[in-house]
Amino acid sequence: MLDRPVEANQPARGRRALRLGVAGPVGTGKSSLIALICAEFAGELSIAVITNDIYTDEDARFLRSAGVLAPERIRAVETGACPHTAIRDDVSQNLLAVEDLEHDFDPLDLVLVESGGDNLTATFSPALVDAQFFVLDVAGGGDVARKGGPGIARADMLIVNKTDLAPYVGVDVDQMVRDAEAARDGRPVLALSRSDPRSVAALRHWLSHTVDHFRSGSLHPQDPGPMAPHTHGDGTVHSH
Ligand SMILES: Nc1nc2c(ncn2[C@@H]2O[C@H](COP(=O)(O)OP(=O)(O)O)[C@@H](O)[C@H]2O)c(=O)[nH]1
Ligand SMILES: [Mg+2]
Repeated sequence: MLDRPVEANQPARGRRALRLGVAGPVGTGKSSLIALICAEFAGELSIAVITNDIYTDEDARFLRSAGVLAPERIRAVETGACPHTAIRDDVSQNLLAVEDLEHDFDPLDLVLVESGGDNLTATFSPALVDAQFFVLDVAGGGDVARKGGPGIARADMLIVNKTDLAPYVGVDVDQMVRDAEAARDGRPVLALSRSDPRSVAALRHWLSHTVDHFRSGSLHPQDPGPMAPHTHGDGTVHSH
């Protein structure tokens, strides 16, 4: 139970950090992407991170051990239930964690929130984040971008990750990107590998631009839309 009210997500006024959500299935490289962003923007942006795990703080420990950010700037929210609920239905735990970080490390430029790693359908509420990534990887199969869903179709940026693995898993990256673009109605798609400097430069460019956009007060959070109705382990059907 929360012991204090949460502040509603205010329109950008430049007085708080840009809040950027990172969603996508388990293992697609969300924590690694966050580590990459921290390393790339070290000395340039003041950053903090929130991870969401169901029962553990595994992702937070991974990021602390990566040594890309002071350990106290990385906090774990243990969602205790289906991870999508904490980024979509009742975001209060995460919002309090964001506000605590903004308070403790004032002024922060960027707070990254990693989702618990759900299926293809989880998205962040615009009440929690100003912008969001949805991360797929080539090892998940070349056809995954065609499967659609709100994150693939409408996240602010879709990342097709680990392109360095494409030759080993028989995936045509260009085709996967074309499929993703077709599903996204002009929204951006980035083919990324942490070992490909050109793709990392493109990531930097997008994020720098988005920080500027946020600071100017003209970034308005877009809602990718709710998850599709789905069945939980007890057989009940949920719509979010
Ligand atoms: N080959 C390759 N592996 C990557 C890349 N990014 C992440 N990985 C690996 O993918 C695995 C899952 O990454 P992780 O960040 O934990 O995924 P998460 O579950 O989405 O947070 C780890 O073994 C990473 O080292 C990449 O660009 N290329
Ligand atoms: Mg992770």
